[in-house]
Amino acid sequence: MPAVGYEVDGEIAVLTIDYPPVNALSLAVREGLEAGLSQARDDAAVRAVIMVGGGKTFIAGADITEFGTEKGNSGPSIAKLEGILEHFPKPTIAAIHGTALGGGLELALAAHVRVAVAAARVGLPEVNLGILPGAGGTQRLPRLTGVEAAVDIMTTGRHVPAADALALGILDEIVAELRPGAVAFARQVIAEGAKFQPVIERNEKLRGVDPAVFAGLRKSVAKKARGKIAPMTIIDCVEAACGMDATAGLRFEREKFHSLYANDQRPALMYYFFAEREARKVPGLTAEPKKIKSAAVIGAGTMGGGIAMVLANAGIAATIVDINDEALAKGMATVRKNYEISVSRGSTSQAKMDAALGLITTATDYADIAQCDIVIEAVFEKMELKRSIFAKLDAVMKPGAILATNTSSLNVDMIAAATARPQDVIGVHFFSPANVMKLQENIRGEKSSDQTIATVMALGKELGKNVVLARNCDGFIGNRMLQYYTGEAEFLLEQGATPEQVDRVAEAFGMPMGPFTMRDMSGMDVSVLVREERRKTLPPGERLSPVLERLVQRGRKGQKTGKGYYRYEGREKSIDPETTEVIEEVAREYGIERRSFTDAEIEARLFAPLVVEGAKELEDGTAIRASDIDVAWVNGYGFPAHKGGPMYWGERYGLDKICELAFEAEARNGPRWAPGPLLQRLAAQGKGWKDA
Ligand code: 3H9
Repeated sequence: MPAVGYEVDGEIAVLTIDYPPVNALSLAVREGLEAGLSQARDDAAVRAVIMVGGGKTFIAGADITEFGTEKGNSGPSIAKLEGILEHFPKPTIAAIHGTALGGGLELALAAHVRVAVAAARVGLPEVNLGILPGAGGTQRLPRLTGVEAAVDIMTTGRHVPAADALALGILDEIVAELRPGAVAFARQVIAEGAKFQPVIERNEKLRGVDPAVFAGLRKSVAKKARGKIAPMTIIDCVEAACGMDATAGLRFEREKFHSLYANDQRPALMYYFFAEREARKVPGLTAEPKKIKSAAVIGAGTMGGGIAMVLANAGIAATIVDINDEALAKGMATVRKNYEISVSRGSTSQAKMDAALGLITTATDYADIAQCDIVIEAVFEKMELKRSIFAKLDAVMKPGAILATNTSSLNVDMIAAATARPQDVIGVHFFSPANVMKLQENIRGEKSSDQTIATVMALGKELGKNVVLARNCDGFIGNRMLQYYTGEAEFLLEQGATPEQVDRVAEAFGMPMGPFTMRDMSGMDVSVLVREERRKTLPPGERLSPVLERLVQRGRKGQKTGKGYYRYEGREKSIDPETTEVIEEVAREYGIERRSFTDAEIEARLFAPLVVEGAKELEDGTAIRASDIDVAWVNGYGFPAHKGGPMYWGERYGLDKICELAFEAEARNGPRWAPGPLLQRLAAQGKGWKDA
């Protein structure tokens, strides 16, 4: 089967790209397209050319696996194909279904016309790989959409639905059926003898753009970019499109593409792209997932409501169960409000909101959910409460239903033991707010069956989540590591760093928020409760810094009380002498000598403990792969993807240095901070995670 099929339908040549899984522009595809276009040009009977994707999609972009390889650098480049398309003597039509992404959309932008089916989506997501659309995308897209929409599309990498792409001028027509629609369109073009101006020559939308627009865009994009450089470089390219002629603009884009390609963020983001896909795969798991058509959620609180929204958004009917109508009404009001906010922000439509709300029902009686394919319990983190719910579910749910618990820390096996069907029980940890956060950490119990695991892994993908699979243990993959990050941040305060310095370093590293600002936001009293439990299991000779508790005792519970680590006037925070006083008091009490820290020292001390604990998770099988840990931390805790995740970062930082830092931490903080045997071995042998 050739990568690009060639057939003639009346006067129309149809080039079908058939290169699973996603028709990426691999060498074979680029060669096939060049040959097909050449044949169509030479065939006097052909009067128009259609490019269409075989299988489930158009073209997902350049073949990422060919980047930097001999294959990637051989044969016709995407830019060469674009030149051929753009100046083709007969009309060229891109017929899009599935997704046209990256180089796929760039190629389509060089065709004379673009048609798509209504369900198609287009986008230039190169930014997520640390690069920019390097085959003319930064120069052609703004010529169709104008500057602001182009910058939005390219700096977010979002997939634009066909209807919006039509309104923005990216598409020329929506067709009911792909190939017949494209053929009919081509016939019309031939009949009308229509002439097309190549997109690259259309300058109307680029003329007279106020330079202040770019200053505004840089400001707003920089805030969201959190240290990623590609988004800012994309703006430079769009500005170049406005200020240069097409040839110079394309050359400028090419240079910038190469400079991004050479930057460290690119390999980190590409590693991360494949890490997300790898995390879905469980070695040795061959069981077929069950199809989930209906779900129940126990608990109408913030988490339960959020999970119901996630299910409904994916078209799965969800029944929320709570003890009385009042709790349900309150929960549904929050769900409705969340949707309304999304509609007002334009992130969803009224029609989608109505459809989703239509899928969410409520019940107070467990009998009403007995036939659901899955039930996700999302009540408070109290073991006895969860166990009593699981005993009730065991009594009513149909045989084979999946019984999932949304827990962030409790022992899944103990919950499963409350039922007579532990094989159907599994942990499904969503992050708050569930309808926003992308991570779904699934926790396999000792007795969870392969089919139960396969089902929740597949469900996560259907829900649009990034999934990882963890083994049952305290804190699972993510929270188990988190305590060392926050713990070391607190010790740093005792030793002389300030909350402001630690937060600034964490944010400069790329975290969305420093650890102390985060605590102030989420409520310090909540952290105190969690730590009360943790204190009970600390090994002898280990302590937790008491600064948190002392601040809470003084009524400083975080933003909600106007003071926590910081003092707040509205949302403005400032350093508070009372916090410094408490920190100094604790340091005196424990005889800790205070000193100043460099930012580099703080960065190493904050992030190294994540790597140390991550290595222990690999060692005891909590995580399957180092890259799964990275997926969990990027999606659940905001670790910057452009640093690859903590494990990727740690390997580049140097496992030997991480190991040294861990020994120092052990001496300072106690035995739990010591490097495990695996980390010590890899560090001594100069090896990396792949050798784990
Ligand atoms: C680019 O175009 C640069 C240009 O500007 C030109 C510069 C000169 N290449 O995600 P899935 C694999 S950069 C190679 O599970 P889905 C993927 O690894 C590119 N392989 O499916 C997986 O392999 P496996 C810009 C690719 O249905 C399999 O396909 N484009 C590529 O959930 C299935 O993928 C992008 O960034 C690729 N380009 O989602 C788009 N894409 O089965 C990236 C995918 O072995 N791709 N694979 O694990 C996506 O966003 C999603 O894959 C897509 C399908 C939405 C297409």
